[in-house]
Amino acid sequence: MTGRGRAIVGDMSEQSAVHGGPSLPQHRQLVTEIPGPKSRELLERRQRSVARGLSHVLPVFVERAGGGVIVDVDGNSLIDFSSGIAVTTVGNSADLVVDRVTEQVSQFTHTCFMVAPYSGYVEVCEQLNKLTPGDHDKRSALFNSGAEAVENAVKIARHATGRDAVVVFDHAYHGRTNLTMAMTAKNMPYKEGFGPFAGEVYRVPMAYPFRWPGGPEKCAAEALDVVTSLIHSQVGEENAAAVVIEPVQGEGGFIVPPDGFLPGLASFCRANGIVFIADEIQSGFCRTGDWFACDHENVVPDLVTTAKGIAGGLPLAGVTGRAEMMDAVHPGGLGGTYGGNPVACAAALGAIDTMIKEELPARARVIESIMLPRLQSLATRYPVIGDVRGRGAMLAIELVEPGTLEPAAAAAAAVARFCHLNGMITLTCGTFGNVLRFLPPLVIGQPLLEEGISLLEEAFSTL
Ligand code: PLZ
Repeated sequence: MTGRGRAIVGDMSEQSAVHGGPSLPQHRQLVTEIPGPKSRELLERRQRSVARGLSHVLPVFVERAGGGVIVDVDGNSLIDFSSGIAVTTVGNSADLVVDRVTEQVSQFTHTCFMVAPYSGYVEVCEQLNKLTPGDHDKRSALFNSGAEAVENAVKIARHATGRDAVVVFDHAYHGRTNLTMAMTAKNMPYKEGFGPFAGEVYRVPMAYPFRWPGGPEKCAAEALDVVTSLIHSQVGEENAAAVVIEPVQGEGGFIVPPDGFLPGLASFCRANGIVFIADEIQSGFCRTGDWFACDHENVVPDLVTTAKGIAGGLPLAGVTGRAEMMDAVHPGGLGGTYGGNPVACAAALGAIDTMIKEELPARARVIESIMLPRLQSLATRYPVIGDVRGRGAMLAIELVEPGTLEPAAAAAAAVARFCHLNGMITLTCGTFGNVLRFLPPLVIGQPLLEEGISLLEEAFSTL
């Protein structure tokens, strides 16, 4: 029996009306203004009960979702170009996720892996060890959120090296906990008023081709030179425990480092005994058209952090790395009450199974082949588009005052707002808030994908 079958209310004909998941009608349909009356009512309750510090991209309250759509409480069906920030890679309520979760939740919901273990945790670690870059001996540990995974990767690197310093990049995003706030670059909204921050975090420039002063061709070599000489002069190689980098930066603006930069950085780390940590929390699990963004140039990190796409929407994160580094930590040195919760592990096994069976890395490349040419052609018509970039289904356009590098954040907000009001969820990002990013679920159908791009084109015509 499937989870979906078990939950049917009324007769079969109502099934698609009451359930989310892939059987939801895949169309954009607005039946009220956005947000509709029921969402507005909930929003009022939300304002009286939920802290102001939590904001929303689009204040429609969700009733169900699946494939490439999100249906709100007013019955509007919106195209999803966000995947809940790169999480529902396999789609919302994907069949194999629902099946595994339903089965697990009826067996047991929690024992704490540190109290009494269970096989799902081990199976997720086996999958992570197999799928992450490199065929060396690996170990994994599971946590609840991306930030927690990054914190633990740093703990492990410090323990394994006996060093303190952590090197991070301009435009980096690693989370909202105290250490990861220190590692995150952007002040507003992430850090403003929340200090003091953890120490021994050093920031170096990112290889950002579009904004590199010497131009994109020189970016890889020059950035590598600046980064390694700053580590030498301001940190000291022998003090550096880890270099932490998102192989494609997410929140900071979907910045893709030029070929050669990541391999060069990895070999510098190797030569100096510095742990090379790839934060694949946003770029991992098929998103960029490979299992992990590091695969693109065959870069093999010492430690990899994962979260988001790993479990089809349930909270789960991992650190995977070289066995000798991971096992440098004494028994009891890592853990947490909920890390690797059995229901989240079941979801991950269903999500990973889906990625394998539906060949989602290839699907991400198909999305790129459909979207990228249309974004590039849009850029030739609208000079406000300064750069089109990304890989797979992690694509973005950066908006600038035409002919300059001056960020055009208001234009990005206006385009996003047009999309929202017309039934499509898109996100912005970037240190300057001027990047529109596109993160559709990899299972989105081609007609809906094309319709989403058409809506985006229409948005530009209204600027
Ligand atoms: N590392 C690369 O992208 C999360 C943040 C949303 P958590 N990015 C979305 C927000 O505004 O809070 C992220 C990431 C990278 C780490 C994280 C942190 O992951 O699961 O949100 O803690």
